[in-house]
Amino acid sequence: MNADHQHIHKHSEVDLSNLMGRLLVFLLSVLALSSAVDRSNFKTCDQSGFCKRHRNPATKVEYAVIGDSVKINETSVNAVLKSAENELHLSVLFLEDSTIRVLIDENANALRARYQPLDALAREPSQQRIAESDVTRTEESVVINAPSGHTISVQFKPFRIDVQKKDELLLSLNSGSFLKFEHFRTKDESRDDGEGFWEESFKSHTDSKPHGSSSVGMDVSFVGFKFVYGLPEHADSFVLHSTAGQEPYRMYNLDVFEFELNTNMALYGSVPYIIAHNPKQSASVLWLNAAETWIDIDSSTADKGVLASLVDKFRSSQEVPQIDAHFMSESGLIDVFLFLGPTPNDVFRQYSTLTGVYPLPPQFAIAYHQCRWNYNDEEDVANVHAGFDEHDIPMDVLWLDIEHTDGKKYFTWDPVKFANPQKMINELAAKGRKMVTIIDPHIKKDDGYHVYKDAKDLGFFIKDKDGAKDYEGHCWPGASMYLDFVNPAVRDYWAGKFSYEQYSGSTKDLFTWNDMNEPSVFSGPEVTMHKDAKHYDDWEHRDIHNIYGFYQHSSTYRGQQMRSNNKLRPFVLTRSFFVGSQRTAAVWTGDNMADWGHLKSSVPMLLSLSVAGIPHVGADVGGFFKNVDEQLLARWYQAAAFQPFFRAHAHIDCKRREPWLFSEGTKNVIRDAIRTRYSFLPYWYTLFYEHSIVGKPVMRPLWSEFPEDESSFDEEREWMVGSAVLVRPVMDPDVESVSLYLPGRNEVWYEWDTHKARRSPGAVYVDTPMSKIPHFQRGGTIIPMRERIRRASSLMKDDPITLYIASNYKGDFANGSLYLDDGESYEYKNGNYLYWSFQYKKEGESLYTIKSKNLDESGVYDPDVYIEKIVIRGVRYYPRSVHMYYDDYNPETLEFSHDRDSHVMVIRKPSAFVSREFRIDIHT
Ligand code: NBV
Repeated sequence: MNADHQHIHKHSEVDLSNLMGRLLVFLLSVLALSSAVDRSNFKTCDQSGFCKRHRNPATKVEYAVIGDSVKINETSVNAVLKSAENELHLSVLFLEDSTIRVLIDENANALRARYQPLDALAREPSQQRIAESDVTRTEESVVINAPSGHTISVQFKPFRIDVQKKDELLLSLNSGSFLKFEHFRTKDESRDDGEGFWEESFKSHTDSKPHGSSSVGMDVSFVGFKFVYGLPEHADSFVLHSTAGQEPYRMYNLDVFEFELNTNMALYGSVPYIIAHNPKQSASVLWLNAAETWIDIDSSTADKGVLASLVDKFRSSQEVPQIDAHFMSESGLIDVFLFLGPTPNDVFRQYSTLTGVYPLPPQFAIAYHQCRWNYNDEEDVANVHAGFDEHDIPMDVLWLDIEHTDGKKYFTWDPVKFANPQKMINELAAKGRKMVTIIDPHIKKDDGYHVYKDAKDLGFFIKDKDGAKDYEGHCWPGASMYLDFVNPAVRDYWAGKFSYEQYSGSTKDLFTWNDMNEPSVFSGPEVTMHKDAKHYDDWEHRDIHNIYGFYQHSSTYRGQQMRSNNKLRPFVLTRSFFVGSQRTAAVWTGDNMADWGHLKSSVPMLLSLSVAGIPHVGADVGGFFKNVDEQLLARWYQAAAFQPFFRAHAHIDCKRREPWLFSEGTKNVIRDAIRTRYSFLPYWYTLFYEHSIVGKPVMRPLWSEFPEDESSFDEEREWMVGSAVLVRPVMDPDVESVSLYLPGRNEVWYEWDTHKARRSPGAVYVDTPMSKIPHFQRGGTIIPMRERIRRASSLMKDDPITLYIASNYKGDFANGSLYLDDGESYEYKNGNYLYWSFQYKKEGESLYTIKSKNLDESGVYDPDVYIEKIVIRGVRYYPRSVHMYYDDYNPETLEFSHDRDSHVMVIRKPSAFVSREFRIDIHT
C-alpha cells in the first residue's frame, strides 16, 4: 500500500468509527425517548445459577468445626470446617481498634487458588495479641475475650460465630446456616452440580465456566438493630430494606443505560459494606470480595432464630430487632471484617484505617465544575470560559468529554477542533482555572494508535477465554481492546501515559475523568465483559470484575503524581468504584436524568457512598439525560452546592445549559448557589482535611451527628455538611415551603440567612421562594467562610476569612476549626499548613471571649490571611465594648454592631490573623 492509500484508508477508518459513534448516540437517544431501563438486559438472581442456589434453603448444608483441629496462636484462631460436601479452613483474626477478621477458604488441596482483592486495602491490617488466659475451650466451642473487650465465641456444631459486648449479642455469623462454599472440582457428568454450574447462558451470551462454579456465601446478623445502611451503589433508599420476596441487592459494576429509581439493581460501583446503627451502638461489616455479589436483607426479631437464648438478658428476645444480611459471591473466598464501633465515628475510623481515606484534594476539586458532552472546540471552550466571567459566576474547572479526542483515542486531541490544547489549557490556567479530559479504559483497535500498538506488542490486553487472542469488544471507538489493569506492569505503563511528554498537549493544569470503567463493553453480556475473559496470573474476569475500575483510576492517580515528581496533588473522577476507591478518586453517580426524582435520589445515593468511606461524591447537576427545565436546574444547583462533588453535566443531545442561557431570575439563583458554595470553601476544605485524619465523611447522615435521635435514622431529604451545617434543599416543583426536622436534644439551630433561632428536636416550616436554600447553622459551632467571591477558588487563596459563630443553646459556648495550605501541592506534608481552632466562651458574668489556638504545632504555614469580620448569632446580652488582645497589654478597641431583634452581633475588622494567637474580649 502506498502512502496515499494508507492515508485514505486511515481516514475512512476514522470516519467509519465516528459514524458508528454518532449512530450509537442516535440509537441511544431514540431509546432515551422510551426512558426507562430495559430490565431484561440485566440478570435477576434466578437467572444467575449461583445466586439461585445460595438463596434456596433446600441447598443449605451444615458446617461444623472439627474440635481437634482448633489451633490458637498469638493473634488468631484456626480450625477446619467440615460439611457433607467439603472441608474448609477457618481463621478468626483479632485486629487493632475493635476490628475482627474472619477468613474461610478451601484447604491446601484446592484445585485452584481463589482471588482476594487485597489491593483494596490501604495497609496490611495490624493484628492484636490474645493471651492464653483469654481463651476458653470446651467440647462445644472456643470463647475468646478479645482485646477490644468483646467476647467472640466460635460454636462448633452447627458452626457459628457470635460477637458479644458484655451481655449483649451484637453480631452473629452463620446463625442462619447459609454458609455455602462451592469448591473447585473436576467435571463429572454423572453428578448433578446444579443448574449453570459448568456453563451458563444469558441472552445471546454463553459463559464457558472452564473451572465450574466456585461461589461462596454466608449470613451475618446484626442483633439489636432496625436500621442498616451502605452497599453503594443503588438508586434506592438510604436505609437498606428487606428483600424478602424480592430481588436481593446486586453488586456488579455495570453501565446501566437510563437507570431506574427505587430499585436495588446493580449500578456502576460496588462497596459490599453494611453499617448498622441503633441509639447505643454502631457496627459494620465488610465482605471483601471483588466478584459479582448479591445480598439479601431480612429483618425480624431475635425470638425466632437460634439466637433467642443469646440476646440481651435484660430484654425479652421478642423486643430485640435483628437484621440478617446474606452475602453471596460468584467466586473468591470469604473474607469478612467486623468493625465493632461503638459510635458512628469509631466505625468511620475503623473502616477507613483498613481501606484508607480520601487524601486531601486540591482546592479546585471541591469548587464548581462545568461539564457537558461536549464542549465542541477551542472556541467553544473560550466562550464558556468568558461567559462565566461576563456573568460573574465563579467556576474552577472546564471539562472535555470523549469528542475532544482524535477518533476516541484517549490521550489524543481532535486535530481540527482541539489543535492547540496547551494554549487552551494555559488560557484557563491564566485565570486560575483548570481543565479535565476524559480517559476511558477501552483502547481503539488501530495499529496507528500508539497505546494500542504498545499494549498489543507488550501483551497488555485482557485475553479471551482461550487465553490466545486479545479480548475484543465494542465501545465508543468501535472495535476495542481492554487493558489488563490486574497486571502491575500495565498499571505502571498506564501511569506513565500521564507524563507531560507522553500525553502531548497536557500540562499540570489538566486532570482526569475515568468513565466506562466497569468496564462497559457494548457487545458484552449485560454491557460488560465476558466473565470467562482472562487476566494476568490466570484470573478470570469473574474473579476481579468489581475491582477493575479501581485499578484503572488508581493508576491514573499515580500517573498524575508521577508527572509532577510527587509535587502536586492529583484529581481523578471515576464512575466505577470498589472498596478503597476513595484513596485515589472522587465518584459521581453516572447517567442520571433531568427529573425531580433523580434530584431527590442524589441524597440517599451520596449518603450511602459517604458512609461507605467514599467522601468526594456528587451527581450530575441538572440531570444527564433529557432537557432540564429552569426550575429543576435552579433547585439542583442549590442542592449540589451543599454536596461534596459539584459538577454540572449534560448529554450530547441536550440543549445547552450554561447558566446565562436561562431567564435572568434563574441565572441569578444559579449564580447565588455557586457563590454560596465558594463562600463555604474554607469550611469544606477543613472538613476534607479532617476526613483525611479521622475518616469521617464530609456529607453526613443526621444519625452520625445525633446517634441517639431515632427519629432521624431514616432521614434522606436532609443531611449535615460536617457537624455544623444542616441542609434541606427544595427537591419538588412549585413548593412554597418545606418542612424539615431539626435533630438533637437541647440544640439550637440558626436559619442561615435570617439568623432565626429554633430549638430541637422538632419539625419546622421554611418558606421557599426560588432564592431560598433552607440551611441552618448548629448552635455551638464556628464556621470559617470567605465572602469575597472571585472567578476561581485559586484566586481566593489569600483572601480574608469571616467567622460565623453560632452560640449554643445556653448561649455560652461555640467552637470550630480552620485548615489552610497552598491548596495544590504536597507541601502540607512538609508542615506547610495551618490548623487552628476558634472558641467563643462565656468567661464570667459580664465577659465573653473569642480565642484562637493552634491545634497542630507542626503546621508552620503563615500566610497573610486575616479575619475581616466576625458574626455571632444568638447574642442575647447587650455588648458594651469589644477589645482585641494579641498579648495581655495594649488592647485595641474594636468596632461592632448588635441587632437586638435578630440577636446578631457583628465585629468588623478585628485585624486578627488566622495564624496568630489572639483573644477578643466582649464586655457586657
Ligand atoms: O462520554 C460520554 C458519556 C459521559 O458524558 C457520561 O457522563 C458517562 O456517564 N458516557 C457516560 C458514555 C455514554 C453515555 C450514554
